[in-house]
Amino acid sequence: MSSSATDGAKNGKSFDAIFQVILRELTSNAPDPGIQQALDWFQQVLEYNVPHGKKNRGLSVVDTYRLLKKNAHIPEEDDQKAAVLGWCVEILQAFFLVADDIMDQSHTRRGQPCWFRQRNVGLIAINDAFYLENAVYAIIKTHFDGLPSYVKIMELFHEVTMQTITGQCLDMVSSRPDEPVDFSTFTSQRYDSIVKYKTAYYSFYLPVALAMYLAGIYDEDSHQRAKAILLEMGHFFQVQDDYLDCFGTPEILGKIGTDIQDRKCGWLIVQALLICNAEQRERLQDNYGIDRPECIQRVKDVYHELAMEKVYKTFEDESAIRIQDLIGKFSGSLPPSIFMSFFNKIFKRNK
Ligand code: GPP
Ligand code: MG
Ligand code: MG
Ligand code: MG
Repeated sequence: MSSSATDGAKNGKSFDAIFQVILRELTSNAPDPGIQQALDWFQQVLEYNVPHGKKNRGLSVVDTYRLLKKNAHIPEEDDQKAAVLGWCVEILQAFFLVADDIMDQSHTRRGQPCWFRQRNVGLIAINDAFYLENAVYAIIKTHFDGLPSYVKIMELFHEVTMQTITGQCLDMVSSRPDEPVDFSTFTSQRYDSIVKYKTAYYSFYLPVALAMYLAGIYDEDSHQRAKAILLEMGHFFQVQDDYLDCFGTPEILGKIGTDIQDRKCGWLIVQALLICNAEQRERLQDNYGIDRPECIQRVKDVYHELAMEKVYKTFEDESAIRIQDLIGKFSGSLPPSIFMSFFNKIFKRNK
C-alpha cells in the first residue's frame, strides 16, 4: 500500500472514531432525566442518517486542513478539530437530506428507506431535521467556544444554511404541481441559481472555508478565490446528480430518481428543451411531471432520442478542463492541491 493510501485508511478510521465521540456527547448524560427518551430517539436519528454516505464533504475538511498545513506538524488536537467540523458538515447534510426526501417524496437514500418512510417515524422526521440542524451548533459550542475561530465558524454555518434554504425554495417553487407544467420558466439562468444556492455553497465552499478558518486563513481575497472555484465545482456536482437521477444505477447510487415525476427544473430537461424539435417538446410537455411509469418512460424516450448521455459526457469533459484551468489560474496563495483533491473525489462518479 502506498503511504498516501495508508494515510487515507488511517484518516478514515480516525474520522469515524470522532463520530462516536460526537454521538456520545450529544446523546448521553441528559442534564434532566426527563428528556432521556428524546436523547435516545435522537441517537437513532444520528445513527441512521449521518454516517452511511460517501462522506466527501466531511473528509474534505480534514484533507483540506492537512494540505493547508503542508508539512508542518499538526497536533493531534487540531486534527481532531478538523474531524469535528467535518462531522458538523455531515450532520448539516443529514438535516438537508431528511427534509429534502420528504419534499421530493423520495423512497430510498444511501441504500436504505428514507428516514420519514421508516415505520414509527413519518412526520416526526420534520422535528428530527430541526434536531440535526441544531446539533451542529451544540457541537461547535462544545469544541470551539472561546477560540478565535468560533464566531466565524458559527456565522458561516448560518450563512450557508440560509443560502441552501433559499436554493431549495427556488427548486421547490420551480416545480409546483400546477397544470400544465410551464417550460418557459425552465431556463439555464434559473437552473444556475437553483444549483448554486441549493448545493454548491454547502457542499463545496463550506468544507474548504471551515478548513481555512481552522488554519488561520481569514483574508477576503483567499475566501473569494476559493468560493469562485468551489461554486464552479458545486455546479458540476449537481449536474452529475441530475444526470444520475435518470441515468444512474439505483443500486449503486443508493437512491431512486424522482426528478421527472417531481417536474424538477433539472439539468436534463433544461438541456433537452434547448435542442428538441417541436414534436419532442410536445411529448415532454404531455408527460413531464406526471407520476405514472408510462409518462416517465416517454420522457426518457425523448432523452434517448436526443442522445442526452452523449450531451452529458461532452459537458463532463469540458467542465473538467474548465475547472482545472480555473484552479490553475485562480488559486492565488492557496495550494491548488486543495481544489484538485476535492475535484478528484467527484469526477466521473457513479454514486
Ligand atoms: C440536492 O437536491 C439539494 C439538497 C439536498 C439541499 C436540500 C435543502 C434543504 C434546505 C432541505 P436533490 O433533491 O437533487 O438531492 P437528491 O438527489 O440527493 O435527493
Ligand atoms: Mg430536492
Ligand atoms: Mg431530493
Ligand atoms: Mg437529485
